[in-house]
Amino acid sequence: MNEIRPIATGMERLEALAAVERKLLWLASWMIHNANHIRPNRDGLKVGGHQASCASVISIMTALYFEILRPSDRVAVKPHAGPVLHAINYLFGRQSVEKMAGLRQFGGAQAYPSRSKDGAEIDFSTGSVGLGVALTSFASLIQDYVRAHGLVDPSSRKARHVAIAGDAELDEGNIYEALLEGWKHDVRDVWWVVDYNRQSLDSVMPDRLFGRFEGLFRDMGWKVVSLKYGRRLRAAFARPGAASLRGWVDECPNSMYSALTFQGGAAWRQAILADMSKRSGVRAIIDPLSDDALASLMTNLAGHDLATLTEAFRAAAQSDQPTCFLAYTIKGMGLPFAGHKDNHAGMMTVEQMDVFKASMNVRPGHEWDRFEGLEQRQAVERFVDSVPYATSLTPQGRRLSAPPVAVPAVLPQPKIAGRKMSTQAGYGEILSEIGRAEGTAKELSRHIVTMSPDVAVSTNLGPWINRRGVFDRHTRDDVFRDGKLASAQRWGTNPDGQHIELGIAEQNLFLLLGAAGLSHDLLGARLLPVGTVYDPFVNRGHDALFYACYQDARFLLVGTPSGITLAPEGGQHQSTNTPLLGIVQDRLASFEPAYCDELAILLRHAFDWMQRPEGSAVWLRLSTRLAVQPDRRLDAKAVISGAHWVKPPAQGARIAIAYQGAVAAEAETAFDALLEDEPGAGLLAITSPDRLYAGWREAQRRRRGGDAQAKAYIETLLAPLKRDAALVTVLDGHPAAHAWMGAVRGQRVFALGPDHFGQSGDVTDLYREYETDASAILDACAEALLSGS
Ligand SMILES: Cc1ncc(C[n+]2csc(CCOP(=O)(O)OP(=O)(O)O)c2C)c(N)n1
Ligand SMILES: [Mg+2]
Repeated sequence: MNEIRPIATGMERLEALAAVERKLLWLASWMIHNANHIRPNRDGLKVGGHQASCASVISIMTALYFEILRPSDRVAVKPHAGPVLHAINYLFGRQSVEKMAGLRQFGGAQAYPSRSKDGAEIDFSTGSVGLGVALTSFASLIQDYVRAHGLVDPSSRKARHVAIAGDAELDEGNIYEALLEGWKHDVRDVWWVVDYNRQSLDSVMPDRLFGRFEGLFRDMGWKVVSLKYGRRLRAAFARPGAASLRGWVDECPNSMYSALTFQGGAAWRQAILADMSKRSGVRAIIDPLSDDALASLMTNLAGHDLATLTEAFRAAAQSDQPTCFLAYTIKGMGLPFAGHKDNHAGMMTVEQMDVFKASMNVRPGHEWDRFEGLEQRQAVERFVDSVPYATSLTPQGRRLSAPPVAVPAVLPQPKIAGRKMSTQAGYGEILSEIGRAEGTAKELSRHIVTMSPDVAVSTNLGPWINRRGVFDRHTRDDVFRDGKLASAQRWGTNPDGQHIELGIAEQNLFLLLGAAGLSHDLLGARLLPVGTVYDPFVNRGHDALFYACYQDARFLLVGTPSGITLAPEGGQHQSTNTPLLGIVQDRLASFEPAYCDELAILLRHAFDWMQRPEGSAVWLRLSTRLAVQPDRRLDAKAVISGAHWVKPPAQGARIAIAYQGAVAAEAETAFDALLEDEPGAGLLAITSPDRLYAGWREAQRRRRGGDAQAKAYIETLLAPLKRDAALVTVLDGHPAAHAWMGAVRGQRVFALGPDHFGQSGDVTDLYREYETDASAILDACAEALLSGS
């Protein structure tokens, strides 16, 4: 349980919070105004920003950051409240005026909170709505994991994971997938505070939706705290004869409530009297009030009432039950467009800002001063300095760190050469060997955590799981095993287990990989997360994968099986676009080995690369296709760099065949035939078009920057070939993954690979149909040689 200390203030706590609230509203609004109206605009494009979304959540964020949160807590802030977060950090002395004045500018504060670009104060990036919210639940699960495994000091305070969410974020399906998974893992200490302004981007939300949310959350084991009315409204409703006023507000449709809020006191009066002019109890409340006072009373929602908010948060902090706060708010509260349905991208005009500035007592030229215009500013400063959250976690900010785990020079592995096996099976066997936790792999095996959305066994994780166990905070027996019912798999769970089993929801896999892949930064515990998924279903979770990479999470993704090689499994099981995703995805190094010796090199590289500051997450695309494993010595550096010559071409050769992954055998057969006519031809094994392409781009950049000697690996590889030589390339994936290679040295590429998918068949039929068999490769070679000089 997390205890909440009272704050020593020197001024009334609520007064101090109210002063901060006012300052945050000013700073967030000004930051956006400055970006749009004050700063020179070179291209005439709208800069944008969300003053209304910020205003809506300011009281909630004030209560949390300035009273409730502790330094070790981790928070995902709804994307369009980024300026509020920047302003909070500014008050804590951890954000600069330059960055805020540069909001949405190159090098300035980011439009949406970003871990990788805004620096060490941001716990979670947000932007694609729903994902940041769900991530908090997975981050909490990872906290449970590292604590259970003794990877952090068990006496350290347990962090609470908090999402400050927009209500429309609850429309995203991934929220409910995450809730289900969180329930299964009995996740604790998670709060989702919903800024319930009943407005999204386009419009006002359907009425009575809140009833649905309450039910959904409760069904998943959450506590739901509905924070509807502020103290003044509650006091008014409690007056004699005023129950009908409460009933009227309760029944007021969302759109009407919003419209009245926008219109102000006179409109409120007219609407109330139209329905209740004869109710003396109601009239006794509203008649004495001026229009402004009536408007203020009617918009006194709990989400803007600091006392109600802090009280509710403090009460909830007594328990570790996951809690959803539905905090009723008004979008644009305190600003001229409060409540207007079109206010999402609305902004104060210059004239409105002048009025607002005057009302905030901000003198021209002092807009960025930290406590400008506040009464008792020294007391407020003292208060801000005394806030528990203001203590930075580390001198550098909120980032923790963990030393890298040593990776043995060669991973333990079974004998592979000469056996007929697939890369997927090889992956399972190598991981299983690591799982023995012997010798140099002992430490490595301790830090690996595997996870899979219901495809652990079918992606060959089984032997590893049998060795290392399935993780759960609660020990659960394996009924089949205990009943001596034959099964190859142990599914009992315990807190020492090192595999986290998820239901079939690929977004959850990527969110969990994202959370685990940030564990060194967030928890100070190094994890080497490995997630397996059927390669085609990477598409299903792609936004969450993108999100994990965007945050620079470090993990290994194993996509297997892949491509049309799945053959009889037609339909959406055949991934053809994933090699292209691997090329374009930032902060993700993608590889596809054809043989297990390459795989062993790449797997080792992945564990090393994901821990390096300059490294990234890694994606291995594997296959279930059987192949006789060669006995050879490989140049590990070449494999990691993206390709190696199986047979180097003769100097000035007219042609080479380049293959990637499962189609190796077809390429080899075709190559043997080609050699009869073209003895100088080369055979290139491509292990990563992604790395080759990245290296080529980098060399071009360096040359343009004046480094004339810069040379890309792919340039060196292709150098022996004739200038207009032909490259016949083939992979079980979209041929565009290789097509660019022709531009490296002006050579002619004939790229093969399926550009359609979804047909059932056997490999022979499908490779013929989609032109990846040996005869298609030879046809392409013939075409290339005939059309060449
Ligand atoms: C996945 C995704 N879809 C669409 C958007 C564009 N978008 C940004 S904010 C928003 C509406 C958000 O409404 P809500 O969450 O209620 O926030 P608030 O009312 O507080 O602004 C939308 C659709 C987005 N950021 N992410
Ligand atoms: Mg909203």
